[in-house]
Amino acid sequence: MNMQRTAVLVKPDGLQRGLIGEIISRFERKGLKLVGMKMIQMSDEMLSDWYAEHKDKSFFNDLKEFMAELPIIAMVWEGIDAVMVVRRLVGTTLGREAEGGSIRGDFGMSQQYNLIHASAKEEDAKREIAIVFNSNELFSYHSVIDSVIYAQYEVKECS
Ligand code: FUP
Repeated sequence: MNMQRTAVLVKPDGLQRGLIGEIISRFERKGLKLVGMKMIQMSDEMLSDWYAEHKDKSFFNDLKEFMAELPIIAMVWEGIDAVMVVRRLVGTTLGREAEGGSIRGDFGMSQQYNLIHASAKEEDAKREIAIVFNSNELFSYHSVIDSVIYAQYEVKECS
């Protein structure tokens, strides 16, 4: 159990589909805390860093082109084990196979047009957050609902 921050992008297809509000709403309702958000058009350089693990894959350039074509919404969400929690809400990569109830499972049919990115591991989250956000664009604040989202012992174990 670990208090974590994780990076989320609503991709160009999510923007075009009008799913920004729906996606934010799902994370809010879950009990995650929004600690950073911006709209940006990612450069080829940012995307090469972001998708560095895929640099030798056949889809690398195609994926970067798709991601750079339109603005995206970048967000940082915080919570206990937030990396795993957000990945579960997002669903597996291929929309056609993603679990019903997940974002990709409920709204997507594609592999590349899978609406949303979520960090896969905590170290990826740290790297990805640093690509898009300066430290003064991330916020720490007390939320009035914190005390009904977690039991006190859970918060203590994470501090
Ligand atoms: P995920 O972590 O679920 O976002 O997926 P991956 O890290 O496996 O893939 C990164 C992105 O590459 C995904 F959004 C989909 C895209 N992709 C393709 O466009 N073509 C492929 O053949 C595989 C992945």
